[in-house]
Amino acid sequence: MDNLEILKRKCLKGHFERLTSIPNKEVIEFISKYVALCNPASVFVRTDSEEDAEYIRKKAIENGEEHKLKIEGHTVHFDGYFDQARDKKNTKFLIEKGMEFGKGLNVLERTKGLEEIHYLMKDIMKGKELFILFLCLGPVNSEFSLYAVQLTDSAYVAHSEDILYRPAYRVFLEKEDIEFFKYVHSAGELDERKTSKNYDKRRIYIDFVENIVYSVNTQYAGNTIGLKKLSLRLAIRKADREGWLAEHMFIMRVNGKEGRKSYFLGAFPSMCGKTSTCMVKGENIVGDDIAYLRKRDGKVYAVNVERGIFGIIRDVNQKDDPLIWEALTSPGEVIFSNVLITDGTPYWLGDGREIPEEGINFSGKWYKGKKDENGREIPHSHPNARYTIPLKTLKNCDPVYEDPSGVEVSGIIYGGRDSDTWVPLFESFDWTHGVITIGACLESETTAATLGKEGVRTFNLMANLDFLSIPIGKYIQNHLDFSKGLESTPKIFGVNYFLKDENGNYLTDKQDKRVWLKWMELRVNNEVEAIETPIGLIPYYEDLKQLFQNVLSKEYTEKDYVKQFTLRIPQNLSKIERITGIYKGIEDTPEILFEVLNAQKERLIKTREKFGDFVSPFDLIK
Ligand code: SPV
Ligand code: MN
Repeated sequence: MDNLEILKRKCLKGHFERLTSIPNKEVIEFISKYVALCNPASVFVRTDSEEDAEYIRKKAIENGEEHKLKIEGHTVHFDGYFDQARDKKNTKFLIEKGMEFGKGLNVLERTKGLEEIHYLMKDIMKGKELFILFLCLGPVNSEFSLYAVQLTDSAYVAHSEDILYRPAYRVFLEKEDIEFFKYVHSAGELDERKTSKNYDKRRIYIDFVENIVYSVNTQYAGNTIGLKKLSLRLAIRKADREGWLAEHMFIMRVNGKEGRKSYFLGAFPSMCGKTSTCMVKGENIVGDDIAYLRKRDGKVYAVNVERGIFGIIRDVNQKDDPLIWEALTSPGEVIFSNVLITDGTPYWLGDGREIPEEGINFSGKWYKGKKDENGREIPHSHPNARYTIPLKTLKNCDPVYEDPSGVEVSGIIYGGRDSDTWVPLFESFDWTHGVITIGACLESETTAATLGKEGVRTFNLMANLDFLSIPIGKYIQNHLDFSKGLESTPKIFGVNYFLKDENGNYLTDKQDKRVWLKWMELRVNNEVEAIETPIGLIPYYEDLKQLFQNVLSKEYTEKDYVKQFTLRIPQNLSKIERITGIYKGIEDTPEILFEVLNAQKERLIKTREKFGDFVSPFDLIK
């Protein structure tokens, strides 16, 4: 029997016709090939209808991948105990001779990789229903739109994609020559908890020749949801060819005086305050994870690739995050993952509530004091536990996220988890200085968002290193070149929410980021001056004092300011040393990167000669 015939037999009634109505024959060829290989029991083809969305929601409950919770519309999903984060080790690019990748990327010879993955996929969907989704990255029918077809045997993955991305079946019906990304996912064999059993055979392989990503024996969304981090890797390569940027960035609106709206992008490694920044009170969220940037008429425009949020739930509490708290505690569509469930209510780390004595969590039945096989206590909720919600659930969501032309970008913010080097807030001298000394120098202490040890300082340029699919030097050069032809470049800022004093106490409060955002808003609108330092421009005390008063009704003392904004020269010099060392090992690093870092080093040394190792911002006022 040929592949098409197999597909026809497996499709639910009328669903084969849903596929044959698509004019681009590549679609059905791709689908029938993987249906024949993976051998699902049945095939469901999602159109853009609400009825089909509801079918998927119901299936996730029926097959036990999600469970209903007390509040209407809320469900919980558990990933396997060892499947709680992105698996960097087993995420590989399949490469052929002549493909440029540079060092440091996790690659595998293509024929070998395809052979292995096709072997693992043989009959992997046996007994399950396969869901086929037609989706769009970015708003539909815009210059930013990229289209995608997702195959998955997980109703949870399909449900998550429905929340996170725009349906685009009708676009596939209309466009004959549609170019699209392809994703094939299988959770593989499931255990009695409906979690992937064969996690030792977890593989995520990315093939640029056919723009297909394969993901097997895993359920964690960062490994399985094609349109999230898997597509970011494909998009970075496409953007490189076409002269735009695909970034790991939020988009937000910061509100100024008299209704002034300024849009900012922000790149932070996972778990470093990215989502909480774009959701702060008083401002408006456009997107929290992935942005595409394009130039038009001398300006930079960006869209949110998604229409939902797959956010970290840890530390979300009523006081600090009132908006998301409300979304997570009111009726509406929410998938909680890897939290603790007691009496139909989800609990998580840092939620500000008393921890129940027992419940169900990512380890199965949980009770206080439960230990893993190494004798380590199992927390009641996983540190990387998440929620998945539609963006529009948030009261401060800016409806512009659906605008096909995107938002005009005024500023770009980079931040990492840095206990001892960067000041809490600063601005680069110009685009090149910002790309190099802030974006390309970004480091962060590792977190639970990826498998492996936590708390290790790691280099993570533009917070995008995990997803980079082109050589590092080329990626930096693309950022530098992006300013060409712009009327004025967006301003580039660095922030650090994790700076500590010598006793290990945090020097800033969670809410202070609201003040930093307002200062940046004033800067992009040329309304405040700044102090020039060797690393860039920092705020004047008086401006922050006033902003703290206006935004947080908080007294901001000179003492706090000095502690926070003291320039730590030895740490900044070591950072330059470390980063220069890294780039020396990267063969295609643009020469200008070393020049700019060297100039910064010299400025720091000069300043140290005059003022010593630790320099109060007041000393730097000219
Ligand atoms: C991140 O870790 O950066 C996330 C979640 O946004 S994941 O989908 O795992 O990438
Ligand atoms: Mn992310």
